Amino acid sequence: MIEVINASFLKSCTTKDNMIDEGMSEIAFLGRSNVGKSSFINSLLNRKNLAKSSSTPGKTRLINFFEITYRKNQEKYLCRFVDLPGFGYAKVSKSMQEEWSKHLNNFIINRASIRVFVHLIDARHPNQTIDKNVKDFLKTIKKNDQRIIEIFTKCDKLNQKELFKLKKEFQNGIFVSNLKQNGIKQANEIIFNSIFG
Ligand SMILES: Nc1nc2c(ncn2[C@@H]2O[C@H](COP(=O)(O)OP(=O)(O)OP(=O)(O)O)[C@@H](O)[C@H]2O)c(=O)[nH]1
Ligand SMILES: [Mg+2]
Repeated sequence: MIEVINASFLKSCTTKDNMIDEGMSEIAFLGRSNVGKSSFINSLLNRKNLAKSSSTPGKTRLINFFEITYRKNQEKYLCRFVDLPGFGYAKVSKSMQEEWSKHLNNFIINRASIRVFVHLIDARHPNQTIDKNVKDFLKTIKKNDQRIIEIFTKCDKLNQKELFKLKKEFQNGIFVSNLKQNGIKQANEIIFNSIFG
């Protein structure tokens, strides 16, 4: 069994300066603003609001690092979670958005310690252009030792039939609800195994 036995906030960074060292395997969470990145991190860590979530889009504006200790069969495994600012946040100016995405892209491309990209997609809107672009981008920049995992959030908002259809369309997806805590155990296992497995 895989457990999270410790989780703590490490540091917030802007993409330009004061970046934290690359000493440890990292899992980067990315997706549209408000898709549920911070909530999902809290679900995985079984914490209420360690990663600050909010109903107001654009809550996460810095790159936030967390240090995580997993335990499996008495052994401890250390890694970091990286909560990234959501993209497509409409309330900042176009030039600000471009500036952000440029820096974020550079961060994502250059950060060799990222071992897993967790791409979060709203289960209700699985085929948005912005997510397709992200998917293509990640595929292009992905190095051999990096993995991409697609997580569909807010599955509690779908009925049985809609969820069935979604699962059929995205057979490698993981389907979660942060509200009901569905799929969280499976997500933790897949994330853990893709680094330490
Ligand atoms: N129903 C439902 N609501 C969710 C779920 N996950 C997140 N939410 C809600 O969606 C809103 C946004 O969640 P956040 O976790 O802050 O989203 P985020 O992707 O971190 O947003 P930014 O930091 O702005 O990019 C909050 O009101 C959450 O309560 C889910 O699985 N189901
Ligand atoms: Mg957030």
